[in-house]
Amino acid sequence: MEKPSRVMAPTMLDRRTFLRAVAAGTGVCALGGATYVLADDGATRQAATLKRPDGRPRLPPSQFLLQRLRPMGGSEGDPSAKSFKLRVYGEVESPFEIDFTELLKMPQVEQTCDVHCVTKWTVLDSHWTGVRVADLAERAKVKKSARHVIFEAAHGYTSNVLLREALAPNVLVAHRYEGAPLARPHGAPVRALVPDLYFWKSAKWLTGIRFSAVDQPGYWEVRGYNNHADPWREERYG
Ligand SMILES: Nc1nc2c(c(=O)[nH]1)N[C@H]1C(S)=C(S)[C@@H](COP(=O)(O)O)O[C@H]1N2
Ligand SMILES: [Mo]
Repeated sequence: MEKPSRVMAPTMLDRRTFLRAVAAGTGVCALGGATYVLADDGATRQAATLKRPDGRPRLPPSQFLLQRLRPMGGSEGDPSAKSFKLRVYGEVESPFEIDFTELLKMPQVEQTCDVHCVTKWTVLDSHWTGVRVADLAERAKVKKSARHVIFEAAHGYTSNVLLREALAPNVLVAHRYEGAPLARPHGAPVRALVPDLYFWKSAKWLTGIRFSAVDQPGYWEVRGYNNHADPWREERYG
C-alpha cells in the first residue's frame, strides 16, 4: 500500500458527506479499521465547507487532512515526568518553578481542537489535557508591561506568541494527547499547545514560559518563518 498522504477518520464528517467525498475520488482503503486514505482531495474539500463557531473555516487555506499528528522531529528533551521542571518567569511579580506533580494539581482542561502545520497538514478534533497558560500567568502575576510570551524548550528552541493570544482559553501547557501521556516525539512530558497559530509555535519538551515586554522572535521566526503565524491568513513566511 502506498504511504498515506491524506488520511482521515470518517467520524469527522457525516456519513453522506463522507460517501460523497469517496464517490468523487478514485479509491479508498481501510487502514487499521477506522482510518481511510482518500485518493483525491474530496474529503479535504468537504472539510473546507465546515465552519468554526467564530465563522472561520475549519480548514485554513491550502491545508489538507491527517488523522493524527505527524511527528515532525526536533531535538528531544528529557522525557521523564519525574525530572520535569517548568520555569514561569520574566515580566512577572511572582516567578515560580513547577514540577509535574504540582502541574497536575492545577486546574486541568480537557479540550478538543484543530491543529495546523505550516507543511500543510491539519488534524481536526485532536484531544488534549493540560493547564491553561492563562492560569500559570495568573499565578505568576504577570505585570502590565508584559506584551509577549516566549515558550522555551530543550536545546534552546523557542517560539514567541503575543501575550493577548497566549492567554486565550485554548492555549495550554499540555501533557496528554488522545487519552495517553504525551509521547516522546510529540514533546514528552509537556509541550505548549497554541491551536490557532501554525504548529511550530507549540514548543515541544517545554522548559519555560517567559513573559516579556519586548518581542523575541523564536527558532523558526529568525529562520524566515512569519512572526505571527496565523493559518487563516497564511502567514507562513516572514
Ligand atoms: N522543542 C521543539 N518544539 C517544536 C519543534 C522543534 O523542533 N523543537 N518543532 C515545531 C514544529 S515545526 C512543529 S510542526 C510541531 C510538530 O509537532 P509534532 O511533532 O508533535 O507533530 O512542533 C513544534 N515544536
Ligand atoms: Mo512545522
